[in-house]
Amino acid sequence: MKRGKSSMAHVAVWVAVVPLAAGIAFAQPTKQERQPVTEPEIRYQAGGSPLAQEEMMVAVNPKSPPMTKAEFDKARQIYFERCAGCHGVLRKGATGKPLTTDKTIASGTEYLKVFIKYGSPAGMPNWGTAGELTDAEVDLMARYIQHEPPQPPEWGLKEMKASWKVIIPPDKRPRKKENAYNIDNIFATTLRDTGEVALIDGDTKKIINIVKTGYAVHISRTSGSKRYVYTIGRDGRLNLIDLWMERPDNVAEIKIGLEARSVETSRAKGYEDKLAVAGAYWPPQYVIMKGDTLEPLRIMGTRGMTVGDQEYHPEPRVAAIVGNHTKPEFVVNVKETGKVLLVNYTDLANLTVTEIEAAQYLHDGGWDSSKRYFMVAANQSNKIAVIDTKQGKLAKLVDVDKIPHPGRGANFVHPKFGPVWATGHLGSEKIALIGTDPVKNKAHAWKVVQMLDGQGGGNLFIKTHPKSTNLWVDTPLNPDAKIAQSVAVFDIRDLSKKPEVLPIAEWAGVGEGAKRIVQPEYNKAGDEVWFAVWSAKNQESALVVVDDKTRKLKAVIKDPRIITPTGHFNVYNTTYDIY
Ligand code: DHE
Repeated sequence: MKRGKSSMAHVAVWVAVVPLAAGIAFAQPTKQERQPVTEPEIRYQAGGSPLAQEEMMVAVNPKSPPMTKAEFDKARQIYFERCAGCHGVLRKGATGKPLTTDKTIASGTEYLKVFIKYGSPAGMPNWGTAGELTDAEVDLMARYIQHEPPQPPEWGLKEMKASWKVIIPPDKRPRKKENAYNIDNIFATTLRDTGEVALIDGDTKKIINIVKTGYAVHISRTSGSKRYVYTIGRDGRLNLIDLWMERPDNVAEIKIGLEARSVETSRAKGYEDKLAVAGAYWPPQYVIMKGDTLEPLRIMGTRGMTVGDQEYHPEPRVAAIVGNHTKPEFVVNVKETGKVLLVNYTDLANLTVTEIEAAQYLHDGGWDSSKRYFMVAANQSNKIAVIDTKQGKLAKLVDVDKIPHPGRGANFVHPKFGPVWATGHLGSEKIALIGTDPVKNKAHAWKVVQMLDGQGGGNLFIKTHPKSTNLWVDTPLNPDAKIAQSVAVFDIRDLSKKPEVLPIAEWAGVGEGAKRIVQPEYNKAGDEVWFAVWSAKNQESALVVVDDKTRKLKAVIKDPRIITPTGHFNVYNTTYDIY
């Protein structure tokens, strides 16, 4: 036994596991009121967790219904594939309700089976009647969640160092740029299901290289000098790509945890390329690394008390991280505790962290146009938290609509209300415009000054550019294929006009598939917008480039290697947070 919890009722054992899975929600009152989960949200959270493959510690509770080891392993696989995204690894709840054994054992197998089979109005999917789980599997899951949740292992400095590879050390790398690419206009496109990133020359629209990265690769960010791209996979693997090489490629990699979503770099003057930071979902921690090698320097755990109830949470996942441009500081957003951490990185041995209470559950966000205020979605609270990074405190919690999901949001000058930052919503068609100028437009600051009507819910990303008069809104998770396969574009000079809807998937001319249109991203000049046309792994996908002025098709990028593209990150816009 490597490690154990033990009490009268719990005996801890380690099991070598094969993958497992599951998920549930039931109608018991919980301390924290939750809103019903929408279909787009369920689909968004339902991605499998790489933790299913990990060996885990299991505590035995004598009150739990009997299960064989084979049943337990199968249920565990199902849980991590289907349920962990909403209910959490340790089942303390997030989008879904808590499934801790104090609640599940009291409910009992028959009661739980009904929820798992038929779902609930609060948003629990009807796993049984939808044909996703058989009656036997429903019964299995109802029993499984009455057992103590198995706990995946920790991942500390020893494990990180063992996974760390410097493929090309800094002194063997180019001393100056060795290629003719216009680095400012390179796009790093996530190829989700192949675990790769496509580096695409934004000028010629040709693929520069396809670089191997982590499992179910998620996002990329760039270094302050624009030389390096950092790409994080859901399995916690972080890759460092050098854009100065004749053929840009990996120069270092590390695994910063067992499951992760975010990465960022030091952006303050004098700190360009110096540090990288990555946030893990499991173990709940963030890691500060040397920017040019990924050597892990400091690991910080996020376990602690939640906002509001101030209850201990054992797995507060690290969501978005942004680098402050004017101060040596990372802004780290912790999902379950609802706290924003301002991490001053000038002295890693004596780290100063300002902990700001915001709201649950923090997810994604971006800077306002002045880059003083960080706007982050507390998605289960239907709020945007405005963090004043100059003063190091919460400026305001702004009520918006159901499940805000800004990506990084969009900044523009509203004809009537002055500078605004915009977010769309997963749970509704609304686009909220929030005033961001407390000096010249004080009356409108930190208020929703206008709500626009987009095509529908299921929005993930929204974008504009300082040189553009367009506001682009995707809806990839809308259940209506027509809406998921098109984008809405608003004219920011006249927001009373209905948006124009562009059939991006149709323009791509690809075959059968979901063809979900994801994440508008501008080129450096701000005159083109790129979209991913995202279909399954065995189907054709593409990237579509639209002329921002005419809103007409400019190019379709197709290649057999462009498999499951999702996000794309323009080097210049990502480095300077232009959106
Ligand atoms: Fe993401 C950003 C987490 C599903 C594409 N996603 C983020 C961020 C977080 C996050 C915390 C902010 C990172 C930052 O700024 O530092 N994403 C999650 C999840 O937990 C979730 C809901 C479920 C999961 O199991 O991963 C999830 N994300 C998705 C997708 O299904 C998307 C559409 C496709 C994919 O790659 O899986 C997706 N997420 C993105 C993209 C960004 C992102 C493109 C960056 C947006 C930006 O403009 O910076």
